[in-house]
Amino acid sequence: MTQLTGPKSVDAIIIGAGFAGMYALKRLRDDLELSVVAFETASDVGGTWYWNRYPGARCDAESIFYSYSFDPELDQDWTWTERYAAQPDILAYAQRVADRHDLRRDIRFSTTVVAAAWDSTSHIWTVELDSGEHVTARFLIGAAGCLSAVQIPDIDGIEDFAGEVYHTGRWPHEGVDLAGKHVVVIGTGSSGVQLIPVIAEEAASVTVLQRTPNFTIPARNRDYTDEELETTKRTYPILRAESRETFGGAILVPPPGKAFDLTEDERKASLDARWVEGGGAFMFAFEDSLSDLEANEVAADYVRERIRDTVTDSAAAEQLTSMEFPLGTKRLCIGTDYYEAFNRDNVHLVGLRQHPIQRVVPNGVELDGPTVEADVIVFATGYDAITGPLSRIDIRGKDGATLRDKWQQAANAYLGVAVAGFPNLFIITGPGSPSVLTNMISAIEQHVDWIVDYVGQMCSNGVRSTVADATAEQEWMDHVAELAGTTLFPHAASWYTGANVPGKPAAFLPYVAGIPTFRDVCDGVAKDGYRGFIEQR
Ligand code: NA7
Repeated sequence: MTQLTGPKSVDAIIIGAGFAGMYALKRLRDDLELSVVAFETASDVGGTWYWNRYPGARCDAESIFYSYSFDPELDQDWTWTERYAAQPDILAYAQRVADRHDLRRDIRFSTTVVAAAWDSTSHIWTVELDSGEHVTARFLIGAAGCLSAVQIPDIDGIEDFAGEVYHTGRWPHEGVDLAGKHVVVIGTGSSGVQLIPVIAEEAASVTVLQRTPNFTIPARNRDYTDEELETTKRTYPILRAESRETFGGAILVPPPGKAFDLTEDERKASLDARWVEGGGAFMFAFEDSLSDLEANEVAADYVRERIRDTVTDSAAAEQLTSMEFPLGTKRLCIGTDYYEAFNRDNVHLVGLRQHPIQRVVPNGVELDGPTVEADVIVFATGYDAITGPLSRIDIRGKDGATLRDKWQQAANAYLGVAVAGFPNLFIITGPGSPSVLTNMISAIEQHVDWIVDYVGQMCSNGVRSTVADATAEQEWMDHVAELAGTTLFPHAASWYTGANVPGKPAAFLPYVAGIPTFRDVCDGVAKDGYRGFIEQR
């Protein structure tokens, strides 16, 4: 792997070399011809797909769309074999992109940005690395991802555990031998749902400690047929153009209408069809699944019925269907044989609401009630989402105020891209952007393209620095909240709202109106001379 000792001063520093950082590097370096360096904690590119190597890890967006659109030649060269690509395939794709565009020469791997400070006199960021080195740049690009700051709950006694402890988002590269072992899994979000059925094949036992059941829709993952692959490649330019105009950056069959504009038979037919089709498009069974509670409840009850059809143990079925939030308002899980796993003799489900965790003991997890013996504890407990990755870095803007402190009050950003008080800091898919509600790579491309246009104009027009105006930022976040209020999303305490992180301010952070609307807003801001930004020459 290339290890730069590196220049001490560049035009732009990028934090992170996942899909966002890689594309930002390519465009800033190759199109604007800026000097750029990216710092990346991992030893290679790929971000989320570098870290999430747990058994069963795969994307929940369809692979033909979950890829960059900027490289049409690669669309022809690369073949996605499965409908939902597995982690090794997506990582290999990211590595191929890095090779094709010679990105690694400007990425410093195994290097973590620990601090960054803005100097208002020189209009320069100084970035401090974990090596103790300092590098300066005019622009700082936050590309640290939305789901990279792992969240491990603070449970008494964890340091006394005699076995092995893992988090899904930091899975060892060499893999983990679970054969014959007793495994406790804490967490039943997307990661737990993907992991549990796969490790159940190998482990002596898997005890799932479930605090809140989530809704899991079957992925119906399969290999693409030769004909599908041929058609996809032949029509890729059209697919890319059309997906650009869709809400989430992927083409989906539109819903047949609002739930109660359909007859009962039509409602059932739509739900049946989506269930058979599998995947996140289940939310499109009705136009108003995410805006009308009664419509949502029809779809939610349908899923509960399918769970009861599948899980033979009625007590387990009861535990798995006791969701207390509308369908899809916590991120929908897309699984393979998840509910079926609970029919295995070696998989046990324990409800933490009935039996809260007391402490970890050397041989397992002591609950209020039983003690579950374990050789291995797997935390599938998620992330400090969206703001966590940059909040964990000591980023100081004007007047020395930290981003962490600012976001501890309110996780605000203007258009998800800029933060009042932090000049020349551009964030890719920050709070108030469509990000995690859409195909991330489409959201990333939109954001990076917009940022690169702005940086290019600043360079051409002699603008030394730009910063989001605090009023514009607040108005944007008010708008984001108002739009979220027209949906059912705020009904759930989820990582979308920060509810999974103790002390995090509660707010629904993603922008719910989709990428094309968001692009129009961003382009309108640019057209108005970057309305809402304060520039200095
Ligand atoms: P998620 O979706 O945040 O799920 C985390 C799970 O861990 C969820 O079931 C939580 O239960 C559970 N959890 C978290 N803290 C605890 C404690 N202290 N005790 C018991 N259970 C706990 O993370 P994932 O990694 O699965 O998925 C993240 C995203 O990655 C996913 O949405 C996709 O976009 C990809 P809770 O619901 O909070 O009761």
